[in-house]
Amino acid sequence: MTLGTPRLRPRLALALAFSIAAVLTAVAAPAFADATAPAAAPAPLTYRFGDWPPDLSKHGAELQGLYDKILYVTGAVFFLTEGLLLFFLWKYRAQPGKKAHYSHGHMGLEVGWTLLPVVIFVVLGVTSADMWARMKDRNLFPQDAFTVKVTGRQFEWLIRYPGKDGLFGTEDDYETINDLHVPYDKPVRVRLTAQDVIHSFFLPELRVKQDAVPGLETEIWFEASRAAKTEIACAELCGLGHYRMRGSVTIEPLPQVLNWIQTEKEDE
Ligand SMILES: [Cu+2]
Repeated sequence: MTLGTPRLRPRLALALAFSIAAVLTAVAAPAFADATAPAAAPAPLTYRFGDWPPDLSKHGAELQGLYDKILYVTGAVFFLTEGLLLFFLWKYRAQPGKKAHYSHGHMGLEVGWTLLPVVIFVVLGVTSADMWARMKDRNLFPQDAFTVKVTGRQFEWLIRYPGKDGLFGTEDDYETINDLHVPYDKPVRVRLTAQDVIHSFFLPELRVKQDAVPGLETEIWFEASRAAKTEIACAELCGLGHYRMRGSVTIEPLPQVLNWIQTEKEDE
């Protein structure tokens, strides 16, 4: 028995196509843009709508590789299922003298299209596990990082620097709103939390996006590759003022960052 019956198969293919279209829109669509566009000159960054933001991070290229792999897989599945959908629409169209019949499905096909995604997911998972561990596992974080505390709240980012002693909760801590200064060529560690609802700390040019959850401290790290001025965006719909929840990010040499913190602290 060949693929499909008049009633069953197009509906299944349609459902599948919708799911895949949704995944594509959410995950992979931006990857259609040119990822190798030359990086913009420092401060302020500009890029055209539809382009990837310039990559200012040292881990971005590796992450992009995974994105591309996922895009190729979902893209291939998308065109395959959409193609089949159109083919079945045509092949099983109503025709005089053609009688519909009911099918209980096809065991081999069911097993096949269940196992194939399993294999794809396992391969993607196993081959990217090392990268995720380096990015997300606190035990593997660089030890000599420049550390800041970031707290999201409706609708701003509270940023706390440890000051000269490198410790939080001491006299020389300096706290600002929406003004993040970080060094480049040095790992930056962010201790992230939220005060009220879930926010998402998003630094597109640094290829960082992490939920900020009330009552939980999540840590992330990144390393910037050059000086620039960019933005923090909140990537989680967190209330009416979500759209204006953004902060500025200044990436500059470490001495300049430390100097800025000290000057701001003295001006307090
Ligand atoms: Cu928010």
